[in-house]
Amino acid sequence: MSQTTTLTFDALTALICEIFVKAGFSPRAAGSLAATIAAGERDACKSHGVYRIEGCLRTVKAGKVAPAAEPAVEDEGGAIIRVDAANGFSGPAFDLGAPLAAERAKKLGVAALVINRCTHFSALWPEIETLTGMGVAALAMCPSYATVAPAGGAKPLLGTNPIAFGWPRPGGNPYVFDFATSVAARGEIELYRRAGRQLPEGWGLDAEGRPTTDPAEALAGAMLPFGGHKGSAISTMVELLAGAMIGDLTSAEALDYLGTTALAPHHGELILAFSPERFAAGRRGDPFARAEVLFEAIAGQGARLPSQRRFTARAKAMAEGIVLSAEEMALMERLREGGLDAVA
Ligand code: NDP
Ligand code: PYC
Repeated sequence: MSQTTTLTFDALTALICEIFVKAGFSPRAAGSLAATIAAGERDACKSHGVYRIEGCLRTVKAGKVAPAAEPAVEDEGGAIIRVDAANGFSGPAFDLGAPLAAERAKKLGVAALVINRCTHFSALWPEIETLTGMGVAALAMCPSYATVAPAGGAKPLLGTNPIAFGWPRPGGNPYVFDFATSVAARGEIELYRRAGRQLPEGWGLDAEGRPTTDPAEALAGAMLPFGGHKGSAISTMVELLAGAMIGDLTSAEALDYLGTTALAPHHGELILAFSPERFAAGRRGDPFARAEVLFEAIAGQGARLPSQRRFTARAKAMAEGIVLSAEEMALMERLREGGLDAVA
């Protein structure tokens, strides 16, 4: 087995932050992105962990994202709060808008945080957990770039379009699910390619539209939506709500803008925040207590709740540290040393 290095969460975050600052990111953007990537490693979500750093730098070098952009809030006091990411990464824009969305949801019952003109490369659960930590339920979604064929088709059109939901649980970890609307995230397929492993059946098509288990062929061809026509329709909904409706790019337009899938995608994001107390006011029962009954009934059948694997990995990593491979450490060292010169 190759040599590994164990870092604390804080040490890994600081190392990634240093790479970004040296590459010209603002301290705000560097801190936000580093925390998200380190959280991916901490929670054993490698498809959005350390390997994404290089893609972020590549996107900066290609001039497709502004690493020191300052996001700006447009808020008229209603249910819609917009943050213009100003062609920067989504993280700083989310950090700015999230407290406003949570506060507005508590006042009105529901609020929408719309992020425009951002590069979004990350998992959605860190955003969802920020909002559940503020006491609201949340639903987030965004396009990506056209890599997924609609059910019945064979050419990339939809994105891997993630959708995530969270519900706060008093005194414990929230209920959270977060998944691509493709069978698997593109990042997951990329990790299969790097490991020289074949994909499970049903994940992708080659460039001629034939089923393939070769990750390189699926990356060059088309990925498939989860659940056939059902995932295809949910993915289309994401294009509509978090693309067309918010006046931002669809996945097909994002691919046109980038011209490649080797860079992190540029588009918008829609995040809805709900106050369960406001919706349930004057009606039967406490929504949080009723949710606990449901969660216990699910677990009572031997099923696991989504994010349980992640929370278990998190507890272990916080107690014992985050284990990184020699290749991952070498990558970070190379990027810290060389900055933008180290990426193609
Ligand atoms: P997975 O299929 O690995 O997991 C999806 C969700 O299902 C997780 O919440 C997971 O919880 C849960 N889950 C998995 N297995 C079970 C089970 N047996 N019982 C109950 N729950 C289960 O995710 P994907 O590959 O689809 O997506 C991975 C990540 O990629 C997501 O975080 C997503 O946001 C991100 N992504 C980001 C994109 C972007 O454009 N920014 C595009 C596409 C994806 P657990 O984690 O605990 O296993
Ligand atoms: O893993 O599918 C993915 C992805 C696309 C953009 C960011 N992550």
